[in-house]
Parts: sequence; C-alpha cells; structure tokens
Amino acid sequence: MPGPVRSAASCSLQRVPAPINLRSDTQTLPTPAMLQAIATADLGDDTYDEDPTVQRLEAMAAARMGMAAALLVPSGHMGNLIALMVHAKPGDEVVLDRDSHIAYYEAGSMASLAGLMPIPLLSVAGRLDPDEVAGAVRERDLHYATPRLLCLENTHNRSGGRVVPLTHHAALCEVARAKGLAVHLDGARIFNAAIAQGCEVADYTRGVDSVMFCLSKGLSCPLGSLLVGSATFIAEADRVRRRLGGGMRQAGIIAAAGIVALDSMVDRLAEDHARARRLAHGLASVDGLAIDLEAVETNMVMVDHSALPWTTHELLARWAAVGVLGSARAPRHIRLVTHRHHDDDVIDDAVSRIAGA
Ligand code: TLP
Repeated sequence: MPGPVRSAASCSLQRVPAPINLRSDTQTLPTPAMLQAIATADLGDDTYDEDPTVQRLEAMAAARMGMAAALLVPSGHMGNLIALMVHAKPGDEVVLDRDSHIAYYEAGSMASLAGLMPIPLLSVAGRLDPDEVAGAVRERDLHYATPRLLCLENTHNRSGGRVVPLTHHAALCEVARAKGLAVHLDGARIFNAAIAQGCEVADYTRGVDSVMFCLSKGLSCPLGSLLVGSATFIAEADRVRRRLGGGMRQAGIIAAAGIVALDSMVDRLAEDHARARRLAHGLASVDGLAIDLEAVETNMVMVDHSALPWTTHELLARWAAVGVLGSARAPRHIRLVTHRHHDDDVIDDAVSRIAGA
C-alpha cells in the first residue's frame, strides 16, 4: 500500500529553517504580562462609557502626549481617518506627503470615506519642505476648495523609519498655523521618533492638533491605537468612530494590553533601533546589497538590491526560501523591520541566511 501522499510544498517546507520574520513590527505578539492583564482586566461596555480599563488607558495616553483627551480605536488607519473627518469636511483640501501612510496605504479612504482633496507633496527622508507646504496652500477663494489640514508622519514609514527632527517638525507646524491649517500627526511610531531624538513624545505633540499612535507595532499589543487631542476634538472623534462602526464594547481587553505597553514597552524600543543598525552593518557587506547606514535611524532597514538581477519579489522569494521574510518596496528596495522577537543572534542569523540566499 502506498504511504501517505506528501506534496512537494510540504517536503520543501521541512527543509526551510524557522523563518525570521522581519516584515513589520506589526508582527509582534502580546507579552505574557499583557496576556495576564487581559485575563484579569476590569471590563464594562465602553459604548456606555463604562469600561474602566479603557478609561485608564485613554487618560494615560492623553497625559503621555501632553494633551487633554484620548480615544481608543481599533487600528491606526481608523485613527487617521477619524482625525481627517473631524478636522475637515468633504471637499476640503489636505496637504500631505505623497508617500505618507494616509496617502499611500489607506485604500483611498481619505477620498472615498472622508471626501477630501489631497494636495500631495514630495518629501525627502520623510521631511516635507516648509516652503513647499506654504506654497501649496492657496488663499481662501470661493472658487477653490478650502485648505484645512496638514498631515505629518513620524517616524516616516516609506523612507525607512526616518525621523523628522523636532526643529523641522516645529517649522512645519508653524507654517500650518500661519496658513490657518490644523495639524494631524500620524505618530504610529512616535515613541520610536522620540527615542531616536532623545526627547519626550510631548515635545512632538506641542504644535499639533491631534496625534494618532499605535499600540500594535513595536509596543507589541495585539491591536489598538490611540487618537489624542483636545476635549472637543475627542468628543467629535467619538461620534465619528461610531459613524464608522468602530464603537467597541468590552474594549478593556485591548486597553489592558495597552496599559502594559505604555508602562513597560516604550524604553525597550531603543533595543530594536540598535538591532536595526546591527542588521544594516551586517547586510552592508553582502554582495549586491546597498544600505545607506546613515538612514537607519530607528527600527527599519531599507535594502537597495538594484545591483542584483532579480526583481524585488523574486529576491523576497529567494530570501523566504532560506527563512527570512521582508516587505517589498519595489522596484529597488526590501524593507526589514526589527522588533522584540529578534535578539542579536537572530539578527546575525538573518544576515548569514541572506548572504547565502
Ligand atoms: N503600517 C504597516 C503597513 O500598513 C505598511 C507597516 O507594516 O508598517 N501609519 C503608519 C505610519 C503605519 O506605518 C501604519 C501601518 C499605519 C498608520 C496603520 O496602522 P494599522 O495597521 O493599525 O491600521
């Protein structure tokens, strides 16, 4: 009798070492302390404002950002979308980076759901030029859409986790003020930015009207983001969250992990930054790969593979075959992101696997 059929895929899978997952810090799993906090959290119906754990997290988040109030939302995307919808109304203009997460990755929701007109600008290393921002804002005129909002992003994802320095950030906020625009900061990784700058997150929020930050990235929570701003902004944000179907019930199970994250997971992000530098230095000596070491400021490494004969997706498949997972930034780059599941040995292992791919 023939034995059980084994597919070619399952045979080759057995030869692949356990993958080193460098696709994103969104891949992090909750810590044991988070799971414990989730299991023992005080819960209530947050739609009735009766979840004490959500309220505690929102108060902590507001205090940490130096702002008046905060709102727990399921995702960073929803937090950004709510901010857009509170700051601006359909037909209004939003000045933002063409490569920002809001413009590039949020499935066109700023147009399809918020009804906003993007005024996309190019940034360099994640930095918009304050003069270009000023120039993009037209005077108020009956014939024009109304310019309403400037969106910033820090750290800047598509440039490879680049940090917009505080002085530059402040200059952009000042231009927005002078032009009568509100400022929303997509701070999905704002703690990474503050650590890299050696400042407090509140230094970055001083000039902005709202900030969104994610619990679910390097901070390791399974989900959840916070939208933070003034009390009136957050009251309206609460209504818009509801409009989008984002009202939650016993959301304390999310908030419990978030409290652990804010209490104990922020400072360790510096380790992820050190490992990104270690990874970058290791990969810089691999034939065919080019890395701008100066550009490795936080937990991301952009690997330029243009000297190799493969497309980004072909190269990613070769790396996957030796057990290294990254993200495509086609046509020339692969993005690798470090997080708490990687220690120095894992990073060194990733470098040698890639060198042999
Ligand atoms: N970024 C993800 C992907 O969507 C690209 C990643 O792997 O980096 N703002 C920024 C700056 C982000 O990087 C992300 C997620 C979001 C917003 C959206 O957060 P979620 O995924 O919670 O909706």
